[in-house]
Amino acid sequence: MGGEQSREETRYVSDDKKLQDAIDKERERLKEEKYRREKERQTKKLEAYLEKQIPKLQNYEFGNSLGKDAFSSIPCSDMKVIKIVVFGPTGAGKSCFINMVQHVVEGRSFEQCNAQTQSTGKEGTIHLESHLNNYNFRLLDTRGFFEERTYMSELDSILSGGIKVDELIKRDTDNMQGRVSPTASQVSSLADRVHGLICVLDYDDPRFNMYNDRMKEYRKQFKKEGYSPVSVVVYKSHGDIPDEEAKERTAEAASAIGSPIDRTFILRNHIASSEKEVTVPSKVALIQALETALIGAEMYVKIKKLADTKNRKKTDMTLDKFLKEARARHGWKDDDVTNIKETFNKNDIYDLASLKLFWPDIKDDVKKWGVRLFLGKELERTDVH
Ligand SMILES: Nc1nc2c(ncn2[C@@H]2O[C@H](COP(=O)(O)OP(=O)(O)OP(=O)(O)O)[C@@H](O)[C@H]2O)c(=O)[nH]1
Ligand SMILES: [Mg+2]
Repeated sequence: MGGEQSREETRYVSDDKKLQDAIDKERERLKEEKYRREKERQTKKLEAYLEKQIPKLQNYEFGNSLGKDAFSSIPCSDMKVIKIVVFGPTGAGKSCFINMVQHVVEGRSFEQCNAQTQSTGKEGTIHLESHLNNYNFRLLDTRGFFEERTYMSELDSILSGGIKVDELIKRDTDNMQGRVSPTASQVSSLADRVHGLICVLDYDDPRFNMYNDRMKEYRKQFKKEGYSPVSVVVYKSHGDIPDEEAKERTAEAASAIGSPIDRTFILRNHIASSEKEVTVPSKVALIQALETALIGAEMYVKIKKLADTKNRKKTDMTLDKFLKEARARHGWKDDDVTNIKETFNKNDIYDLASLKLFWPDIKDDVKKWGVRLFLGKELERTDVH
């Protein structure tokens, strides 16, 4: 009798276990199904984004990124083509990035893409190359640097239009024939200057964490000039990279270049990777990097135009006056004002338009949160765009 009961119990227990296993399995299946559907939904959303944004880039006209209103009171008939320089350490993937843009935006096959890369023992970029020449924005490919500290004056010459497209970017250290690249003093008109910057860094670069220190002068210079650089981190490895690691790398790139995290993008170098087909997330990162660089480039033009004496009357509210009025309204103390002024100096902010533009990047330097909050609100009230 006792034996029969225990057999019965065992049967129940084993039935229970089977049932539980089946439930667990079903739960797992539903979870996977939900994940798959969510991923599909995300991909569809990204594809829809690309379908909309790629033609927008192809049809880009100056002013489109900030909206025509942004330039309504600023004469801009001289501005037809936006120039964006792609710079960064040698071998980082600048030329591959440009070729991927050609592939995605111009629809070229990789064989038809013509930024000179380091592939099969070739030297890489040595001339200033202009790409995307059928559009109203161009990407300028530059010669990579080894020692970033000594590279600033060369980059300056490129930014100011001193080095022209197709010219050799000649260095003192070269054994090549040709003149050394001119210096920044040979400045061109605003239309001929460079308006935007994209810095490409290699995900696996062992020097990655050194750039924050080494590129300090660049950051300062960019800010002073009114540039809003974009960073692109490229990796060659196959498969997904861990989220945490990617976050860390993008944060490092952002602080090295002085571009906030929302101006920093990460994507695979599909030309150098075994995964040749450019994935939807890579395309999205690439397009977003371009769009963000164009916004930054238009902001640069706007700052330069506003700073132009002819337009000075539009910025009649000087930084000092703005601060004085805000102080009177909020009763800030001497220390607070000193801290604000130090923040402006440290970040090379000399006029209200630049302050408004760079406020999200610099606001954390204002120590007191209350002062920070109201300074932000005061800025929102100003009509300098
Ligand atoms: N497999 C493969 N790898 C490539 C190819 N082209 C470039 N690479 C690799 O991709 C990496 C980036 O190359 P580039 O885009 O030329 O680098 P870069 O930053 O333009 O280099 P510089 O112009 O010399 O400063 C390097 O490690 C190259 O060896 C290619 O066609 N096939
Ligand atoms: Mg190159």
